[in-house]
Amino acid sequence: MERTLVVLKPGAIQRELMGEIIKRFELKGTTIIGMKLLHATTEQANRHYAVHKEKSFFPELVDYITSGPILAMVLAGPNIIEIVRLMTGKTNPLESAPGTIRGDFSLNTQKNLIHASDSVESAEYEIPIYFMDEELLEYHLLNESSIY
Ligand code: FUP
Repeated sequence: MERTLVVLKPGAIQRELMGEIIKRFELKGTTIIGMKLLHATTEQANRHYAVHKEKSFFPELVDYITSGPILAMVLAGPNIIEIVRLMTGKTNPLESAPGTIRGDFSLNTQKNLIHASDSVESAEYEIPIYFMDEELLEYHLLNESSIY
């Protein structure tokens, strides 16, 4: 089953949006196979956003992601990467549609509450930054056959 990394950023924890966002993923039928509340290290943040390291906003991004606790999750399901990106909404607040997490709760490009892997390659790169293999569970939801 396809897997994706989701990170609820410090703003989501401070605004007490964890439950609201997790609920959306549960209602959608995704399977949460890993979950961890942590304070990301600078090393983790640098690895996570390595693709942006030449960008002007990189230092601010690393400062933000390490500014407080985050919730890292691994979700599984069919086409989960694309599905979660759709639920997350666009990076630009002027483009993130109502009904998406960013569209409903965020007004700012950087304080956009949530990260979600954008491809299979990104997910394979990002998941080990936050989880060891043995921290990811293999199980099936009892109602899976009603969902897909
Ligand atoms: P996304 O995949 O939607 O999270 O967006 P990107 O990979 O393009 O950007 C990663 C993070 O960099 C975003 F969550 C917010 C931050 N960012 C900025 O702060 N300024 C920018 O102009 C673009 C991105």
